[in-house]
Amino acid sequence: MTSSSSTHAFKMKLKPGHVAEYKKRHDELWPELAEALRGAGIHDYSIFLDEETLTLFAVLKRRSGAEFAAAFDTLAELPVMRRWWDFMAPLMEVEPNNKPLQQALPSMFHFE
Ligand code: RM4
Repeated sequence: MTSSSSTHAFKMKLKPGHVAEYKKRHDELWPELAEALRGAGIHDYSIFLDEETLTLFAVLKRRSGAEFAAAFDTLAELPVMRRWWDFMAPLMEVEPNNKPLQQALPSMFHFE
């Protein structure tokens, strides 16, 4: 069993007036969504908020084994992921299919 992981950072954006609700919904993350994230190899996932711009800064670590690669690639197609995105869409800037607008953030530094 491999223990190597890769780190991915990206940003999303909140709509104004939803900070508390966004936090609350993540504090109460659906167990079945947590299970889907874990099944896709995600084992460390944080989202931070820039309160000035409502930019959400997400950083996640995912296990890099082949057994997780396919699950990660199809995460966006899982019914639970789609339900979550529909649930979150009123709070976030989203694509027409309710997937959050995401912009990948390249790594510029890593210190360990
Ligand atoms: C976010 C957004 C992301 C999801 C996290 C758990 O608000 O929906 O796509 O990965 O929640």
